Amino acid sequence: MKLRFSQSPYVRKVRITAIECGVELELEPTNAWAPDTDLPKDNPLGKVPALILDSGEVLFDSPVICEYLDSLHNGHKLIPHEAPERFRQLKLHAMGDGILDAAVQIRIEGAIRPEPFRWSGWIDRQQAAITRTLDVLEKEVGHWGGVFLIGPIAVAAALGYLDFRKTCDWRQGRPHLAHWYQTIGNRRSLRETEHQD
Ligand SMILES: N[C@@H](CCC(=O)N[C@@H](CS)C(=O)NCC(=O)O)C(=O)O
Repeated sequence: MKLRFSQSPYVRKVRITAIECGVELELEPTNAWAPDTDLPKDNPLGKVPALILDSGEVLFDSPVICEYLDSLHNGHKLIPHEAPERFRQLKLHAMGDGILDAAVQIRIEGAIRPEPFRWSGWIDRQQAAITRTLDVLEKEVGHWGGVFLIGPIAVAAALGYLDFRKTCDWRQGRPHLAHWYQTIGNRRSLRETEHQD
């Protein structure tokens, strides 16, 4: 199994999931943004992550890949099968990914979009979505228990990306979320997948 890989928080989430599931991934470096990238031959959407299975079939996007990885092991499932826990985890996963979507938009606006075309109102809108979602997580984090399922994995990937890109000071006014993030920080899956400059 080969993961088309780059500096991407969605890729990191998939790699964390793979380690938590005990699944080995071969990494194939890929620049999704290069004009001559061959990524669309594997993912017509032109995005990483894309997982090339041994059969040649390709899976994307990251929630689909996470679900596939979780199907490969017989241990404790990261994505529970039964309601209501399944939908709690899927919703938390969506909140983590939603923070990432907004933070990536902010990054694109500030670092990739040519200056004359930048729209500060768009950045403000994305930042407001991040702030609101973080406030919900701060209220809910006490109910997550000690297990590191797909929801907390997605949230950890999102908080790690906010730190990496210095998007905002998310710890300010959110002591419970900050404490939780500190307590999980020593997991091998998080240490081995840290973003590199
Ligand atoms: N919803 C997708 C998002 C993936 C995504 O946006 N990847 C970015 C890198 S962070 C990318 O490849 N962007 C290239 C592009 O949009 O052309 C997922 O969860 O896999």
